[in-house]
Amino acid sequence: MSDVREIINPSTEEAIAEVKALSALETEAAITRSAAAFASWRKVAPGTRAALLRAFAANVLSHNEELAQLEVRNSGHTIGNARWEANNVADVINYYSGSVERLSGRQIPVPGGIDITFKEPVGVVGIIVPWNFPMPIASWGFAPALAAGCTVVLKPAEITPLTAMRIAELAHEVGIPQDVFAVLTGSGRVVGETMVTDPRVKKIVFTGSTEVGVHIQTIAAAQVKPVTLELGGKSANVVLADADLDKAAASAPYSVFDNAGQDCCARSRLLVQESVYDAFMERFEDAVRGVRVEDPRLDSAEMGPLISSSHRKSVESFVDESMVLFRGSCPTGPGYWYPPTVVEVVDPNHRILKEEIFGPVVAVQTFRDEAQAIEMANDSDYGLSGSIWTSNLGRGIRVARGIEAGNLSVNSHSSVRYWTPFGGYKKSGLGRELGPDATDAFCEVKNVFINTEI
Ligand code: TAP
Repeated sequence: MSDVREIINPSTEEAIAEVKALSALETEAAITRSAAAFASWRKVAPGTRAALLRAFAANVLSHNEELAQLEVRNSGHTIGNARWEANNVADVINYYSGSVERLSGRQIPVPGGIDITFKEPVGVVGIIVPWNFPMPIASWGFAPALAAGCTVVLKPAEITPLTAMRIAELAHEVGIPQDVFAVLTGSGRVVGETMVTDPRVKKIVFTGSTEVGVHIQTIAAAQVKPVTLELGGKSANVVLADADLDKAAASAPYSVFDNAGQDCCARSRLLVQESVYDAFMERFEDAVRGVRVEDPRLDSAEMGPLISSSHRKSVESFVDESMVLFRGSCPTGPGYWYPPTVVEVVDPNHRILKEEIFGPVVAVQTFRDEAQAIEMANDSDYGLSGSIWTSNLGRGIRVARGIEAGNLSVNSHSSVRYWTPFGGYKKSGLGRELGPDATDAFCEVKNVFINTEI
């Protein structure tokens, strides 16, 4: 029996749709169909599979505006960001369509014969996605999985399923069979956990909180099921004294307030070298006050609302425990609005410096020198992202090499590109998505020896 879930627009608090919440039995039935579809999808000639993926990418591209508008309504993303996200999905599918014909094994010299390796698709892949970037994160999993010859069951977050559902329709329209790429709507506890538990799902790609990631890894471990985990972050934005302070301050809001701070890569700790603290903060305050928080349908909007009322309460609870230095403005409501907020915390062990806030809040600290900056940046259980601002490129690389994180940028707030690998150190995750090798995560390697002496 299916239940239904009401979908809320976080900018208006209005219900915009009702979506089925599948039961465990319905999830299992979808996995049965996916396993059956795998038998034929894996045999589709590489050229045909690549062509299907290219047609899928083109269909997504030609529906960019529709998908973007849908995301604005379902997730409160600004229209500018949502257009970029829909575009990213098309780019990612296109990129991995190119790897279908390049999936190849090796011939390795051995005595007495020939040794050949084959890359074989693992089978049904379960992809579990959070609510913060419903479109791109789904595609980072499903595009390389489909390219490798796997079938996919995709579970979007229960509160933001609309774009994933539409993207699956766009795949089916161009001839990718429904059971090769199926979106299963419903809760993590029922649909997600059934996907992780079912032995016919051969691989799980999970993006979400570290807490749920650990739970999933524990279940998967009992079956020796491989998992890719993209988890939380508590990244640092390090401003060294020799940085171009104008550029560093102008960029800093985007490194933490983008998507209202609901970004695993958010640089929610701002570390500023003591000697330039006043000069930097003056510029940073101007930049923060200038962030346009408004109706996300407007082209001028730079930040929209938070995803839900309960999430806003959680963000507020962090700020209530700290000292606000300054903040921007935001609409009063309806909608789950929260202003860009800059806080100071004296206690280095305060939870605001340790836990992921996932909102538009940044905590500022100072450091003496390069060594202390690295030490402070690493004072976290997480290790996903971060930025370094300096005019000395050698120093920038040195500090980046010192920070225990998977994705860093020097003199930029952006470090995620679909053709470069992405993932975390420490409790930020396991494995890598994106980049040229992502299809390997969806393949077993088979080694065959042929005796030529017989
Ligand atoms: P979670 O609460 O962990 O949920 C993520 C997904 O897992 C949702 O689809 C959720 O379903 C599902 N889920 C929940 N419990 C489950 C279970 N027992 N078994 C299987 N699936 C289950 O995270 P969230 O609040 O949606 O997203 C925010 C978190 O994601 C943050 O920590 C953020 O840093 C992280 N994140 C990481 C990255 C990368 S790439 N590292 C990117 C984006 C976000 P329902 O919620 O629908 O019930």
